[in-house]
Amino acid sequence: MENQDLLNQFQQKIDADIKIEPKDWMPDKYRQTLIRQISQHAHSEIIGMQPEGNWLTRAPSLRSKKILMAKIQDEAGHGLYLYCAAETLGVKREQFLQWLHEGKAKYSSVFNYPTLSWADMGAIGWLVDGAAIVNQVSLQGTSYGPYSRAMVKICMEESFHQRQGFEIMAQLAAGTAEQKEMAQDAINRWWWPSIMMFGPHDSESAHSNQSLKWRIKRESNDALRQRFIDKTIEQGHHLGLTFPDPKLHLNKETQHYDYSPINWDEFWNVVKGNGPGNKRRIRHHIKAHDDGKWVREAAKAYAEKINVKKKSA
Ligand code: FAQ
Repeated sequence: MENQDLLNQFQQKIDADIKIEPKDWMPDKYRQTLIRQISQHAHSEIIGMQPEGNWLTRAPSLRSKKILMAKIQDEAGHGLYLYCAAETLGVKREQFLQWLHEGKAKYSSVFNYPTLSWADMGAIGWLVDGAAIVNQVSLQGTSYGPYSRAMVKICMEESFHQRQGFEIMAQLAAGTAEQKEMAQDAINRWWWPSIMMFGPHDSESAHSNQSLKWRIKRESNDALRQRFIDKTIEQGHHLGLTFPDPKLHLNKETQHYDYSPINWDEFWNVVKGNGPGNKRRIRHHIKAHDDGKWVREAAKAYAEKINVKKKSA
């Protein structure tokens, strides 16, 4: 079949909301876009464990420690599903990790900020997971089958994470003046990085037009950002806390919250590797990966031994 016919057929399938599966024909650019987005998404889940891991040994109670540990473990699971989904596109896990270590692959900008207090565990769960959910609920409808199915399971777990974060914020907001101040400080530091997670404005987004046409993305960066802002402001009011944006107000005409211009210089600086934590995050990942080499080798040797036994049985 001619390439143009294949392309037309492919687009017809997308328009009819039929999922594309690993063995189906797909344009090379569709494959490359998915390899980039899904692997970056996986890296975000894995690197995203680091800021929270910082507080595991200092959680204020056994209950909060157990919950935080379970949440971080969930993020590891999400990373693994996503690597598996990305591998169905023909790239091996080792290659994804190499691109991450060499700085060729990105991960979400938000994980390059430091976690300075226990309240940051609340702000990450409430705001960062909250933003991730808005994006991922939309991605459940993505056109690539393995990515879409991974999103369904991940979203169920993320909604617990968001509530875990909100619970920490609610406890601190209802606590002593010092605890309330800690919660406020965490919002002040995490609000803008959470807003930036949605990526550049639609007019500046290099990939959006093609990704929307191929239904890799179902909604634009700005549409998702606005949905997150609208729902989160209401929750913040409920906590009795404020947001670090003097221009934030409900626009009576649009019924959406207007907000101040985003500091894109800060965003691109972080994305290019110069944020407060980029180098530390990658250094730590490389060390953990190297330290785990013997575990991977032992697991592989064990699997090979089992296979030999099965064959000779
Ligand atoms: N950080 O043309 P667009 C989580 C890059 S999961 C860094 O708009 P696209 C769970 C973008 O890659 C959070 N880079 O790109 C958790 C591109 O550069 P490239 C992760 C960013 O792909 C919670 C360039 O800018 N979620 O948090 C960012 O169409 C708590 C131009 O941008 C996902 O990854 C950014 N924020 O749209 C875990 C969701 N934004 O690659 C632990 C899946 C943009 O050409 C604890 N991904 N860039 O060199 C997506 O939905 C999309 O990829 C977007 C970007 C919306 C992120």
